[in-house]
Amino acid sequence: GPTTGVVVKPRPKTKKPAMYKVLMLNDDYTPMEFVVHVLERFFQKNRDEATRIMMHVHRRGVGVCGVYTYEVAETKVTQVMDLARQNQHPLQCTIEKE
Ligand code: NFA
Repeated sequence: GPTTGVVVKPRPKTKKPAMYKVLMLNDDYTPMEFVVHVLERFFQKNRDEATRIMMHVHRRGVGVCGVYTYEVAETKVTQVMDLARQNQHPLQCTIEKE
């Protein structure tokens, strides 16, 4: 008949954003209580979970604070490093693609 149309192939349209781990590194100087505070304030961890992550980093050298989209992960790293610097602690965070 007269009807024409563009043939489209049904395809799953949405794709998940790339996700990034925020990693925290151990050092010899940052107080344990400051690290716990950072995990509560910026990563929404309760006291027990924050303490567990802090002790993991302390013993193993590195640990995951959380997993976020790139922009959120970058913002967390900046916030942590700014607060650490303000308090003269050498605490370091970094990002790793999942
Ligand atoms: N290792 C630090 C200390 O003994 C504590 C710490 C834990 C630092 C996790 C950085 C990350 N005071």
